[in-house]
Amino acid sequence: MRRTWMDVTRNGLWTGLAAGIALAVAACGKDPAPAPSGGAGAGGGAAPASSEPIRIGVGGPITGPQAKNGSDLVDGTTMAVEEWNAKGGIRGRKIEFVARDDEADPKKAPTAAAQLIDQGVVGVIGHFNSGSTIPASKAYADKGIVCITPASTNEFVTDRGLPTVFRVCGRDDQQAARAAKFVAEEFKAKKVAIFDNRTAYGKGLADNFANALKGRVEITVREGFDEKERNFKPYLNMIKEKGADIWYFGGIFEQAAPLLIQARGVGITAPMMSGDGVHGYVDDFLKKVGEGANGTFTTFPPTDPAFIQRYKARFAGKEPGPYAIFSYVAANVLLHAIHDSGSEDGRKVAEALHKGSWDSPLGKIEFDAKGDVKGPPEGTYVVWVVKDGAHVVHSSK
Ligand code: ABU
Repeated sequence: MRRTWMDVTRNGLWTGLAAGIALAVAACGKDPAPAPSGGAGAGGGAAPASSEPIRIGVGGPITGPQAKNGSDLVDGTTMAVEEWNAKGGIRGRKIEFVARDDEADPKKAPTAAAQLIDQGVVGVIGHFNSGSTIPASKAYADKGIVCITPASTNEFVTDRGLPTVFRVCGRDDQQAARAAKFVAEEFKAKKVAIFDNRTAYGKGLADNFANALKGRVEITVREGFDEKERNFKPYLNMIKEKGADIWYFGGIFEQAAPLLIQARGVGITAPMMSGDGVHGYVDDFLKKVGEGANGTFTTFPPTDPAFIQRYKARFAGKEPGPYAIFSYVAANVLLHAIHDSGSEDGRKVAEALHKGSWDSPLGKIEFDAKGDVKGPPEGTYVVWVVKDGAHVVHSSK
């Protein structure tokens, strides 16, 4: 029987089942599905032969204003796990996953991580927000559990040299360099205003962008505001007073929407530019802002139309968020490494990840010593622009 995966419970955790997946229950600390035996995920050596499912985890914002991001993690992982189970699983064992909600809150991420560790997961797909992934991945690393983030772009995630931490997305120093090159050399801006949401991601991205512009373009405004701020008039007035040919926001779509609406409302016609946290969100950014979103620039890798069709076929026509494909790829490489290592010991799985090479809808996935995907210095980022209410590639240079 096919049931939908989403069933949000009152305490913010969720349960569900997808076809072919035994999805562990996460409610009130009770877990009717026993953790796999044999030290799986605890770095305790190879598990004895078992017919129990191999369990992986998903950590991210399952509820709250960034729940769309959490659904990318869950849906991408669901697709990968279903495919592996349809082929018989790994070593004759089915794959299951359990998800925990960090609500995009760095203070809640360690609790979500502790719950996944208690569940005996071999590896985790997550978290989404850099501010959550940084503490959670340290907790996983301390237990020898693999963590592959599909979306956390802050450099510190992998720059710490933790051997069990990986990401399949790019880095903020890469996308900021790409954005700065565009602004200075193609857009030929003379003046830029830069804002951020004071998170690890938003501030880090904006700082990288400002550094990459030094000596090239005048920065007229450099300000931050809380990610819960919704009155942007004081900041927008700075753009009007000091001038900007283009203005940059390091932050997330759900705050970028009211920011841009208010900017148009006070008569700012200069385009906004942002990063991956704003790119690709249809309902809560493009549709919400409407015509005012046209001309907005973002940095994001090119997409794979074939994956979008597969996703829509699986989820009844639902549009994927931008990180569904990255979550699918992250889950796949984790499962490949569990397969190739012959082990459910996270440290051995991490070694297989460092050695492996896999084709994916994002291209070849090979990890460098830090756990970043090998590739060109500016990653695979290109510049997109919103045209007629949709993101289209503007510049691949
Ligand atoms: N990379 C965009 C949003 C996730 C994060 O890095 O916080």
